[in-house]
Amino acid sequence: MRKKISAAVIGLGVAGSFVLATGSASSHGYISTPPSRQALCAAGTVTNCGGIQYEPQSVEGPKGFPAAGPADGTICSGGNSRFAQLDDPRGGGWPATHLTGGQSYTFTWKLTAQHSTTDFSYYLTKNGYDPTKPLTRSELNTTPFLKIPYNGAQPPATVTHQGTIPTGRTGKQLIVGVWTIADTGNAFYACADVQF
Ligand SMILES: [Cu+2]
Repeated sequence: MRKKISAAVIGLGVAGSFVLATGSASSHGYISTPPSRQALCAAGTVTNCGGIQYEPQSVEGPKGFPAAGPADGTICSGGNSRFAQLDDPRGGGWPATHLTGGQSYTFTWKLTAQHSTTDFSYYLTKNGYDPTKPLTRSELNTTPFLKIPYNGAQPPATVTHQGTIPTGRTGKQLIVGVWTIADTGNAFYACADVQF
């Protein structure tokens, strides 16, 4: 009898920690500045976005970008078909933040859970990027222009990173921000449309 009770208690403990882990995994983060596609949807600036408007923090996909991670054409949704609206170029019509090459810029993420972090990395498209087509790796400079290692530390709920915007771009381009989590197999993806 005593044995049975302790097994039940252990069982409860395992179930309890599973519920906790699931709870934290539903809370994550997204780029708010410059406004990412999911931020524009959540703000109502862009409509017909589907479910992402209610949970802009949920663009979670496999980590390892750019060698691994979401497939070409699904990068902005983190490979989540339920957020496919984020991959839709809308004819190049996504609102874009004006940037100048060489300027200093402060990026902001809003985190709803402060996961143990490997790094935050920021990528930019190359000239020749076609804003009317879903993003592929061949259109990106796959070396990040800004990479901030955290070595497993937990970032604050509002996390900012200052960097220098690369030079040599013209017209509409796309920034891809990737928040790589240290203790899971996942990362969070956010695409922000910009105009040079
Ligand atoms: Cu999370």
